[in-house]
Amino acid sequence: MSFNTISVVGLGYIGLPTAAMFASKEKKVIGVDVNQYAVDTINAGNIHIIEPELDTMVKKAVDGGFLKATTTPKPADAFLIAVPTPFLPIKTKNSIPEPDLSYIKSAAKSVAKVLKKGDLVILESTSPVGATDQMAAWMAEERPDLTFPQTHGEDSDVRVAHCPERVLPGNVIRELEENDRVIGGMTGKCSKASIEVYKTFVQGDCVVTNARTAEMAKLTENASRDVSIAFANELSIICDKLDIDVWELINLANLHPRVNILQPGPGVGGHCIAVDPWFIVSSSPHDAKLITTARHVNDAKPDWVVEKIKLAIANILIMDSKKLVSELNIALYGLAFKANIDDLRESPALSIADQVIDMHSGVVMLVEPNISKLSKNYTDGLLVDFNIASCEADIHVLLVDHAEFKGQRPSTGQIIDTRGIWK
Ligand code: SAJ
Repeated sequence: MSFNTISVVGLGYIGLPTAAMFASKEKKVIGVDVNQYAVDTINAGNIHIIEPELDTMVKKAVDGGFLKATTTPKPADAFLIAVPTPFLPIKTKNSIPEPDLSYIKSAAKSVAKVLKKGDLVILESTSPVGATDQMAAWMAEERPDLTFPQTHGEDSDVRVAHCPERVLPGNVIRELEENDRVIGGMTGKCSKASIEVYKTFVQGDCVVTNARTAEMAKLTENASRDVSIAFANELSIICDKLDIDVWELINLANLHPRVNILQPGPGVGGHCIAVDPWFIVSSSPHDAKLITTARHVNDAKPDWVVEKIKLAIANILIMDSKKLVSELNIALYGLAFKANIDDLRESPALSIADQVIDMHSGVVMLVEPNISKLSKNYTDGLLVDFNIASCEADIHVLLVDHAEFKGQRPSTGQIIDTRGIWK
């Protein structure tokens, strides 16, 4: 079987770079997204997200006629589904977040309409264990005229696999090519077909397992990182009380050949590490004790930072009894969920900014070099340049270690550095 036409469903942070990679190898790529703006932008040779190198790749792919975007699936030989898997709305304060598979369902049902015998459908979205089987069941419901692996095994008309994406935002293009890939086919033939598709551009190894193990492998990778970051965040709180520089401490501990502690920060954000561990917890709530605790430790960190800001305000007022709270300017540096990107999803920095805007009666300044405009929920004028904030603020809170903030730091005022770059 040769896969000449590849359809990528979901043209976001993973789907669009993946589509561009296939197109760069001169495959015919049909990108599908429900967002008309994204589709129009891509068809004009532009991109609607920020990711290094992606703009030139997409332009080349579109100009060369290899990539075309559309809002409804068209026939292809292989379909890669890279749609979001968020949480369902949380019922009560203490309930465990449950995965929302509605985007996968709707992608699977719409792809099913154009499937033909011999096609391959790969789920790339990070998913709870069992989601690939569920996706195959939804497609089978839609297409009783075709056979699927859950009922016909190796003889099925359509092949189905889970091959989770594992790339790091900000470094996606290189990692798409170089990272090893976990290939979780529902049968051996499904895995074999998936390897053939990925070998178009993947230089890393394609390691075969079953779909459920592939699903769990991806969740495990992100939960492992979450637990490690929680350890660093917990250390930062302990060190703050003990008056120890946590970054120096971690550097020292990491000199040990078998210790590798990650970095503390204002919390864990993004659409992956702050979300995926809950998919393990929701499947095994009584057993996932450490994973649950890590999530709570990381989720509590933004509130701890806000308490530090309140303390800094109180200290200034104690030192200068004539000063009013409303006369204090607070600058927050960085809003994205991590360095050198524009992505605000689940951003702890943004949640801190929201709390500070709500509580503070004086001026709040936000500095975010990767964003030129905030959503309409924010009043105009909140976003300012680094130079204005660094001259005018009484309290400077470093939230994201963007390249622009390294090598320059405010020279006056109190500094709360959650990333250890302004020491
Ligand atoms: N963070 C820290 N300290 C650290 C490292 C990260 O506080 O030492 C914070 C970041 O600031 C950010 C959050 O954690 O708020 C997540 O950032 P990240 O760089 O660790 O990860 P993501 O979410 O950008 O990408 C992760 C990656 N997973 C792993 O490294 C195991 C990536 O490979 C996955 O493909 C991606 O999730 C995904 O899509 O699942």
